[in-house]
Amino acid sequence: MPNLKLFVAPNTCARVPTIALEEIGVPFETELVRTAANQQNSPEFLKVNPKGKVPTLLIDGDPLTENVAILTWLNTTFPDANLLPETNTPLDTVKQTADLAFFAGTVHPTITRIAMPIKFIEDKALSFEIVRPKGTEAMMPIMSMINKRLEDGPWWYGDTWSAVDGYLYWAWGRITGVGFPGEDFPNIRRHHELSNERPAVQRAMARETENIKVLEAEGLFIAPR
Ligand SMILES: N[C@@H](CCC(=O)N[C@@H](CS)C(=O)NCC(=O)O)C(=O)O
Repeated sequence: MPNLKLFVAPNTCARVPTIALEEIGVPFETELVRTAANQQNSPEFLKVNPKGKVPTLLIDGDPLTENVAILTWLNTTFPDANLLPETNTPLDTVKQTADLAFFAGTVHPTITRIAMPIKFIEDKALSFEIVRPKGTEAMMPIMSMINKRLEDGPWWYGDTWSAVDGYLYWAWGRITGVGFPGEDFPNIRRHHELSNERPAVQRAMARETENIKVLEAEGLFIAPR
């Protein structure tokens, strides 16, 4: 069994592999990265991940970055957990990579425009006035497509939960947490409610709550807004 340590920060996409690890049920440790103190760009952290990002998974001390890679590695290392449905052809396997890459490469950057508009324009007021609405507009067709996909079953792949659902869970929570209007997406709302019932999701969220408490005690928690 490899020794696993996941670098995380509350409300970030590190929630996705946290959920996956909880679904697997393997022992792992999380290490809090204090983004409000820019710890992700500290010399110590940059030695672990020169990109200065969470999640980063240390596997027996060896860092693996990028959600797509981390989830793929977890799926192949712990096949019994069925993080992704079994495939019969290399093409079907790569299509699953495409699903993960869609969340990492299309959904996530659009989330950033909505949830962290200040990253795109220095003026805070203008970032909320201009960047967030543009991000929201760009997110609408993306969420419409996802909502339609969920017509066939509660989860991305139909009847069976997968790591892609963990990605959607984070994405939806992150944008609705800062006011993205969810009314027109009933299937995604149902997906979120069902996800909240999963013990692994609850354990992942409990880990985040503990980390939020630590940050609050240090005056380093920035609530989403
Ligand atoms: N492509 C990376 C993106 C990772 C990423 O952007 N993480 C954000 C949190 S959601 C982060 O670490 N932000 C800190 C920063 O940009 O300073 C992945 O999919 O894992």
